[in-house]
Amino acid sequence: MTEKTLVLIKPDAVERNLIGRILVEYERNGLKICDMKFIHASTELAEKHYAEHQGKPFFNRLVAYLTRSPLVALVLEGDNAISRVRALNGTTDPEMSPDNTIRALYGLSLSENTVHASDSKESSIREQSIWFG
Ligand code: FUP
Repeated sequence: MTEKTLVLIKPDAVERNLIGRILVEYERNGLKICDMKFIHASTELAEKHYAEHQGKPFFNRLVAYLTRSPLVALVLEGDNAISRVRALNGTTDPEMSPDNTIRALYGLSLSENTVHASDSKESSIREQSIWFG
C-alpha cells in the first residue's frame, strides 16, 4: 500500500551538516521525496506539531529546540512508508535505538534525536497539513 509520511530533519542534524547523509538513508531504501523545504520553524508551528505533548514537563524544551535553528521538512512516499520510515529512524531514545538506524547513527540524546516521522496515517495527514498547508 503506497503511503506518504511527514519527516523532519531536526535542528541538531542541520547544525551538524547531516542533511545529505540522512536523505541518502531514505532514498537508498526506495522512498521517494515528494516535497521538501528548509524552514526556521516559529514557536506556533512547533507547538502545533507537538500539540500531543502540551503540558508535559519536557514540552517547553522541545519547542525551544525545534525552533532554535532551521530544519528540513519533507514528505516521503513509498510502500508502507509510515512504518518503514519509523523503522529506519529507530527509537525515540538514540541510546536504545537498533544499530544502523538514523537515531543510533546520529542522535545526540532523547531530546535531540535528529529526525521525526509521523506515527500513523492520521498524524501523517495532520503533519503534512501543518508543514506544507
Ligand atoms: P517519537 O514519535 O519517537 O518522535 O517520540 P514522541 O512523540 O514520544 O516524542 C516526541 C519528541 O519529544 C521526541 F522526539 C523527543 C522528545 N521527548 C523528550 O524530550 N523527552 C521525553 O521524555 C520524551 C520525548
